[in-house]
Amino acid sequence: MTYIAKPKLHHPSLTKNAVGYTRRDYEGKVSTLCAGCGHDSVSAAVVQACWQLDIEPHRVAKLSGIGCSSKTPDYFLGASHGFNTVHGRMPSVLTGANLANRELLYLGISGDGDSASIGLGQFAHAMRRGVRMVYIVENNGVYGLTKGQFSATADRGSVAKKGAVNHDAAIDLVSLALQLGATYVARGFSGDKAQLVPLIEGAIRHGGAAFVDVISPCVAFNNHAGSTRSYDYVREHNEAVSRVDFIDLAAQQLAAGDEDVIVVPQPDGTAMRLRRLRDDYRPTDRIAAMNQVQALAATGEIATGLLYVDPDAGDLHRALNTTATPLNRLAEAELCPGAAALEKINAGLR
Ligand SMILES: Cc1ncc(C[n+]2csc(CCOP(=O)(O)OP(=O)(O)O)c2C)c(N)n1
Ligand code: SF4
Ligand SMILES: [Mg+2]
Repeated sequence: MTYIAKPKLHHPSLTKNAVGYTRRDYEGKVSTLCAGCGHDSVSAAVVQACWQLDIEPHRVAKLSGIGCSSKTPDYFLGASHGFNTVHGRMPSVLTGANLANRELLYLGISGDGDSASIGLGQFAHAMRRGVRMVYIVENNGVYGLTKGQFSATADRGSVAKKGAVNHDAAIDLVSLALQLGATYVARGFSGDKAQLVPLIEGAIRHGGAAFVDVISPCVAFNNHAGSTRSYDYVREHNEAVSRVDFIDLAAQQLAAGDEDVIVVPQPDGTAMRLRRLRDDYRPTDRIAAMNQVQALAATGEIATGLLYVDPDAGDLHRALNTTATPLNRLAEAELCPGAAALEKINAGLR
């Protein structure tokens, strides 16, 4: 919790987006995280992406669990809906909110402890059900809030600040999300905003379960030599496979003739332009993406960029054929159609 209020006055000449908001309108409270924490850069990237995409703040619901990462929704989108859940339970609360009202943009913010330890089951089921959301894990390899214990994403052999070595195998959330059926899977680095903002923008425009793993160093407990989540280590081992350098209706024409540019149609009718940085990059092939992530990991490199996208992604609402109207706008007669309607449903199940 922070007690430092941000001044509400804006300079009158600040640039406004198409829906009339300045970038400041997408900010939240003053961050209380450690100076230099990667998580603050992720907050800044979310602010930038929402402002650039002309999203009205009141159309966003941000949900999180517990951890330094899960505190960050307090530091962006101060005018949006928010729900800080119990540790590891963000995905089920988000799923319920999404089922009740599909008109909002759901931003799930979590940590590697929150999603890969206590919340692993919740993470898995939200991905496999195709809940339409932007699920961001701010991944630092430790439980930052509780003073730096190894999390389940810490690499085997990684050394803690006080010298202990991690002997357990790491859970790679990107590989898991791919296996579980997520339809947009990306990895970014909080130290590379130019790469991260378009990855978040792509996730926002995506029509299904979008997962963005962000390597986000913890400067207090996991930024030393021997750590595989330090700024220096990630900069040295970052292997970007793609660059999302343009997302626009006109992308199709702009890409013509450039064989390193892959155009992926989006569910909202727009197109995403991806620049291939490796010859073996095939972003719409799930198995190729899984192989590439694993092959790079085996050589000690961290695959970043948009790793996989399904241009025909569906979501939970489509699968369940739910009503398009948010439940709070349905009248009592529609919500409780009576005994005869129930009897008809029961008869159909016999
Ligand atoms: C049920 C429950 N168990 C344990 C805790 C203690 N706890 C708080 S945050 C946290 C881990 C946070 O790690 P992570 O999600 O990686 O966030 P970070 O602080 O690293 O951003 C733990 C174990 C808790 N709050 N609730
Ligand atoms: S303890 Fe680590 S994760 Fe938490 S705010 Fe400080 S640097 Fe960030
Ligand atoms: Mg963590």
